[in-house]
Amino acid sequence: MISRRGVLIAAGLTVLPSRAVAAAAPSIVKPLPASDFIVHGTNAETRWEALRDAGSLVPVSKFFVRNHTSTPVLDSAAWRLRIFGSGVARPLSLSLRELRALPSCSVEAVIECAGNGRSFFSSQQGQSVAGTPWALGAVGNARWRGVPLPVLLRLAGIRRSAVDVMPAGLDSEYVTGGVNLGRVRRPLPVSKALDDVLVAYEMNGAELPFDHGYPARLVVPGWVGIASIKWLGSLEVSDVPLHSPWDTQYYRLLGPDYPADGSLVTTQVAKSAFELGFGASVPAGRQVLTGRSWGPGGVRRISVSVDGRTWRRATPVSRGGWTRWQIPWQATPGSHVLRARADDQPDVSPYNTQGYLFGAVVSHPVTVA
Ligand SMILES: Nc1nc2c(c(=O)[nH]1)N[C@H]1C(S)=C(S)[C@@H](COP(=O)(O)O)O[C@H]1N2
Ligand SMILES: [Mo]
Repeated sequence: MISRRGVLIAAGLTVLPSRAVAAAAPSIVKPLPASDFIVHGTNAETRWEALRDAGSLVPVSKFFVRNHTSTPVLDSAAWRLRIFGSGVARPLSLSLRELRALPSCSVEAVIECAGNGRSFFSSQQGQSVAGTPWALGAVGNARWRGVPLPVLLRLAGIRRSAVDVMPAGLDSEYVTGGVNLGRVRRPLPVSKALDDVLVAYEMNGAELPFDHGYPARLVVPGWVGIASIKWLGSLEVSDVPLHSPWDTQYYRLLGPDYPADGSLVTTQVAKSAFELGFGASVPAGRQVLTGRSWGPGGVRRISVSVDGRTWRRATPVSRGGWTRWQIPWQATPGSHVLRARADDQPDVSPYNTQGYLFGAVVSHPVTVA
């Protein structure tokens, strides 16, 4: 591992935060200008107003970062991906060069934290939940290139008896409340691992950036972000079920409406967002409201309400990992609440103590002056 400071200097970046960098997030390597990000501890969420002029793919410079600890700057020459366990006949250890020589494909896919929208449990539903108080910016869409995981698992001779794959990251072990939970890792059922999962080494046509998993990460389309393990170092394939704190303690729906040991969080729920800041000021007159909606398997119908009573269809602008849309609005001076709904997004999200999967329609306040 080379030092973070060394990398910043090598990249010609100043080590002292410039004035445009709002809050220090020493866990993240890339710059976090206040115009594009809201920093929450070791994490940074994208401001939706910063996506207004972005295309369907979120540029790396604006892509949210969720780090349990901090971005490791890994040496690709020393890096190996190990595939081992009772579920494979031919354990493997691949260098980056060997990985890149395998058949690859590219997919456009959203990565979204299970806790995206968590802050609305309290601000909109009056419920208190634990975890990073994300607004709606813990999501991004990118084009990922890499080796399909089924290709790697077959190369390692996956057995018919295999049930789980445990990807583990090479970032530091995660210590919380004085307990060391070990490397960030989370079991993935073989059924999903053999479906549409990618071991990605490129993001938006360039090498994977340090903060997003360099030199390789999983991309698990449609599933909560924790499935897409960054800085991938190993894949244990097992013929008995595997567990980690990330499937037994975190990423479970817990609370009065769930079984005592909770229910496992796997796929995401649909969401919609306007490309506007919360409480943004909008000029009076004819405006075009823009936004994006997404969900596992895509979204079909997007409706917008500007008066809390009536709904109009928005016009799709582009499809892909998510759907961009627009709708005209005759904005009159005063306070307004905008709402966008994709398909069957509910008005209320089921409560769970850790605030996962907030999928309700969000009330977005704006002021027209
Ligand atoms: N090794 C490792 N992988 C990880 C994480 C992490 O902290 N360490 N965070 C996970 C979580 S919770 C999310 S939401 C996504 C975020 O991906 P991004 O930072 O590239 O946006 O990475 C996942 N993969
Ligand atoms: Mo996450």
